[in-house]
Amino acid sequence: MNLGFGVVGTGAIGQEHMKRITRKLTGADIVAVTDVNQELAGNIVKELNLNASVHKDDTELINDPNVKAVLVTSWGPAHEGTVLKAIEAGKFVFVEKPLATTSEGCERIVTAEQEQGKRLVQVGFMRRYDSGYLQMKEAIDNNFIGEPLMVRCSHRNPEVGERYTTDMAILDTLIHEIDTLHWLVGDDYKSIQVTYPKKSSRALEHLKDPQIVTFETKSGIIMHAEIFVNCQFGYDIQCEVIGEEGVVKLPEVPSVGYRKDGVRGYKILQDWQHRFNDAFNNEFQDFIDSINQKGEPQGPSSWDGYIASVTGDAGVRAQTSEQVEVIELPDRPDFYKKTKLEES
Ligand code: NAD
Ligand code: NAI
Ligand code: ISE
Repeated sequence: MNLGFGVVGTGAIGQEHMKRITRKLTGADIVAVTDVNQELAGNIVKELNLNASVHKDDTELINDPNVKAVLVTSWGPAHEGTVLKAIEAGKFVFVEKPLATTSEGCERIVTAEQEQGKRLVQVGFMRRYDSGYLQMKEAIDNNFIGEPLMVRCSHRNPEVGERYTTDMAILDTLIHEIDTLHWLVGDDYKSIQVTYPKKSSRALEHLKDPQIVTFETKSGIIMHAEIFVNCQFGYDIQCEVIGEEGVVKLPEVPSVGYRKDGVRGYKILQDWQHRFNDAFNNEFQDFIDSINQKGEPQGPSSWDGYIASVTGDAGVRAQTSEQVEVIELPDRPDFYKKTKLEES
C-alpha cells in the first residue's frame, strides 16, 4: 500500500516536494495538507488535482487516519511543535531543515523519539543523496586519497532578500555544509571560527556577507567554508577534499558548452531547486522505500539534526566573538547507530 503523506506548510519547498511525490516518485500519495494560509493549501490541492483533505491545522492533519507520514515544510520556527505532535501520535516524519530552531528544541525531539521506541524522523539534509558528494565519500572511504587533511568549499547564492540576517548564513545556509562535511570525512567537529572579509557592496546594510568559516575536526582536519549569499552570478556549490595522496573534488553540474561572441563557456545554475533536484528525488524515494520495505527511515536522523544545531549555535557565537569557539558534541546514543548511508 502507498505511504500516505500529510503536508504541513504548502509554500515554496512544500509545493516542490508535493510535485515530486505525486509526479516523479513511486510508493506514496499526498492524502492531506494544511497551511496557516488555508487558501494556499486549498489552491495547491486543486492545482495538482489531488484527492487530499485540507485540514485546519497540524493537529487535525496528524490525527487523520490516512496520514502515515507527516511532511513538515512550514517555516523553521514551526517545525518543533509539529514534529513532537507527530512523534507522540507514532507517525513517521520528514522534516525540512532545521529540525528545530534551537538545540534545546532538537534535544526535546531526540528524547521524544527515543521514548517512543523506534526511528520515525528523517531530516532534509539532501546533500547526502547527491551523486557528486556520494562519489567523493566513496573515494574517501576507500582510502583513494589517503587520510583527509584539509577541505575547501563554497556555498554561494546569487542574492538574498531583506529577511535574511547574518546568523542565517550559519543556521540556514551553512547548515548544509555542517551536516555534509563531517559525514564526508567521517570525523567530528572540535571548533569553529568565523572571519569577515571585505563586505560586498551588494549586501544589504544589516547583513555581513561574505563570511569565512573555519572548522577543525577532532583528528585535526582544517575545513574552510566560504558563505557568499549575494555573489550575483549564480547558485554555486564547491567542495574539495585534500588528502595525503590526492584530491577529490565535487563535480560541476553538467551544462551545454558554448562558443559565442568570442567566448567559450558553460552556464551556471541559478537556484538550489535545480542544483539539488536529483538529490531531493533520491532522499524522498529512499524515505518512502525504507518505510514501505523496512518499517523505518534510514536517512539523516533527528540526531543529525541535533548535532547540526549544536554546531550551528557555536557558529553563531563565533560570529560575534570572532574567536575560536569549542563545539561540545554529546555522545551518539546506541538508538542512533550509524545509518546505512554512513556505513556504505
Ligand atoms: P515558505 O515560506 O515558502 O513556505 C512555508 C509555508 O509554511 C508557508 O506557506 C506558510 O504559510 C506555512 N506555514 C508556516 N507556519 C506554519 C504552520 N505552523 N502550520 C502550517 N503551515 C505553516 O518557505 P520555504 O522556502 O518553502 O521553506 C520551508 C522550509 O524548507 C524551511 O524550513 C526551509 O529551511 C526549508 N528549505 C530547505 C531547502 C533545502 O535546500 N533543503 C531549501 C529551501 C527551504
Ligand atoms: P515558504 O515560506 O515558501 O513556505 C512555508 C509555508 O509554511 C508557508 O506557506 C507558510 O504559510 C507555512 N507555514 C508556516 N508556519 C506554519 C504552520 N505552523 N503550520 C502550517 N503551515 C505553516 O518557505 P520555504 O522556502 O518553502 O521553506 C520551508 C522550509 O524548507 C524551511 O524550513 C526551509 O529551511 C526549508 N528549505 C530547505 C531547503 C533545502 O535545500 N533543503 C531549501 C529551501 C527551504
Ligand atoms: C535555503 O534555505 C537552502 O536550504 C538552500 O539550499 C541554501 O542554498 C540557501 O542559502 C538557504 O536559504
